[in-house]
Amino acid sequence: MAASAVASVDRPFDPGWWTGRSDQDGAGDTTRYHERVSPWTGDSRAGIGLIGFACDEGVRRNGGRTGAADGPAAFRRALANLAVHHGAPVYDCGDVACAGGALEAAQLRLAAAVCGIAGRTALPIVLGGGHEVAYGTWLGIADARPGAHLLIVNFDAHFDLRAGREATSGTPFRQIAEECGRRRIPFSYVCLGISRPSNTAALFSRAAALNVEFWRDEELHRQALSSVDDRLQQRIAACDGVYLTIDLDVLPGEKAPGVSAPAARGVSLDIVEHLAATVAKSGKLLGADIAELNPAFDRDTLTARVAARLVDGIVMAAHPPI
Ligand SMILES: [Mn+2]
Repeated sequence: MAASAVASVDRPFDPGWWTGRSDQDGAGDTTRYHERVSPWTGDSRAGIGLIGFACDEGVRRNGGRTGAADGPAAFRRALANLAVHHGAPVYDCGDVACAGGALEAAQLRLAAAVCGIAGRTALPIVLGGGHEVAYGTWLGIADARPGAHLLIVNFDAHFDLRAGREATSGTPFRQIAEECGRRRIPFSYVCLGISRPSNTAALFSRAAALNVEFWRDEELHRQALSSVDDRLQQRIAACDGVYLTIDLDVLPGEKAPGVSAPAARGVSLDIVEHLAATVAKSGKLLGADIAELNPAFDRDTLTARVAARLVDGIVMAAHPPI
């Protein structure tokens, strides 16, 4: 690997990750992602920088169903064959992995990788991994933009504001709130898709104490979409940059079965796509991740396909077709 690649990854780019069908019989643009993706180098500038976070130690510590460490590989397989309808370069920076349960160290390596990409004006998109990915992604963005007022937009059935001695997949936004305090920057957290029965009253109280703005899953229906969209745009206008994170367990369990905690209700994919695009096309998106893809519990690679479609939609909104 070239010395200019991202130093903090544990598995460098492997061309074997990006294989798929190639259409050589027709005229016109037949590009698919596996033909667009190239390794990140020190010369890479604008574009999309994919990083895998092959880790489910946070899920294990949280008592969930492990398997999300294999999420990045499943995600790449699903994205590889999707047709490309934008002109943005797409780079693969490799994987950060979590060996021997050393989650905190893996989060710091992820942060270094994200910071390196965001600092080159590229858009880092991290492929989880459990939702413990969020602390690493946010840290990398915050390090790339010292002092900036960052808005967190999280699509999730859970607040992930749990207290506790150690980091898990249920603690990242509480950890971020504490780090914002240490850095003397605002903690601005919007959460879309909260399932009331899946979060204790204590967690709702913590969310209120931290001024978290949230919509419950049952509030995110089509009739409410334009007012939620307006409010989201107001929040985006009031910050310097946005970190977008999507926990796939925000979707209905039948749409995203390959997660640690499938949702009994969930928010429909069209609502999530619409609001995620609002964030991506704002011009303020600094980084994103997609969490909890667990191929061990997936059906017909459906969850991986949904994850790939969501990321393609974010890329399309951030980089309109040229
Ligand atoms: Mn989550």
